[in-house]
Amino acid sequence: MTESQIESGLGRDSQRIARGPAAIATWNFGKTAVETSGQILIEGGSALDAVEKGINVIELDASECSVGYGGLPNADGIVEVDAAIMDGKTHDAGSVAGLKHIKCPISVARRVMEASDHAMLVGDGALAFAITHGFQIEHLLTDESKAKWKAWLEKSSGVDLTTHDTIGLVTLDEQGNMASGCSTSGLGYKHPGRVGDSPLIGSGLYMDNDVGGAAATGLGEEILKFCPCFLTVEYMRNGYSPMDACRKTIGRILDKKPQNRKVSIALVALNRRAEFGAASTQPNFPYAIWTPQNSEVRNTKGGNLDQK
Ligand code: SD4
Repeated sequence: MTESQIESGLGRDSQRIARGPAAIATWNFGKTAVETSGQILIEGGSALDAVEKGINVIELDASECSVGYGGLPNADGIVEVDAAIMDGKTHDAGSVAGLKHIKCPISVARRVMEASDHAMLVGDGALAFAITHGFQIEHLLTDESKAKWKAWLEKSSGVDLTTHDTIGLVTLDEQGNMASGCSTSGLGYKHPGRVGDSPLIGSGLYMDNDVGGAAATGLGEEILKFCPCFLTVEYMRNGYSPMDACRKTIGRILDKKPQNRKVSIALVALNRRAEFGAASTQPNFPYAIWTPQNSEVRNTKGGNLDQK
């Protein structure tokens, strides 16, 4: 038994307690992601495959303007995407940031984790790595996202703080292994080279097989100052349920910077007992859960304060 299993009290009964499979994801589009993951999990697939494939579906959906293909571009009209993945079984992680021309950045992040000596690649180096590993160069801008960008240019109204929705996904498989991942095109019309929380391990996502995992969504500029996914996993390690762990993390963020009440920061979490949690600085944050019995979109209702 590892030290952290002893601390969390999970190790002693870990085989008995593990109650997978299960999946949780951010936002309404998370339902499609968790259902895709669920199909893989129910067939005995790995938590890692479930995360990658669940996220791929959202990345490839041109109608989602905040992730992958069809995501809003930066101020120069170029789509730059960020993604990360973490494997609870090995405690390995891979991420990419400021990646252009690749529709499925989560798959490149997984390749970084599994086929390179590195944990994070950015910009042109990440693109070169992706090409070497067989990923196709593609146009990520759709007619719709291009039209939005042109309208934004005409108004020249600065970064759009409302157009950002990361897909964050956490899974537990039948073997009791867990994985987490996230993928985003970041803030709409961001400064070229801007990177948020999503590709940063501990900020955009975190995973520890002994305990559970978390993923974040919202304003990366604030999220990355709090390492909230690492903190949420540590709260769970210390005995908090995923729900209470998410609420405590959001509470910590708001205690430190009350002005963050005005911005969107939200978390989802799943532990190895297949218990779910979510919390947000704003009311009505939707998230999706999947178990073999059920998949549905839930809502944090009143936001963090009203949940206490
Ligand atoms: C970012 N956190 O790049 C991401 C965007 C996001 O909900 O999650 N939006 O800042």
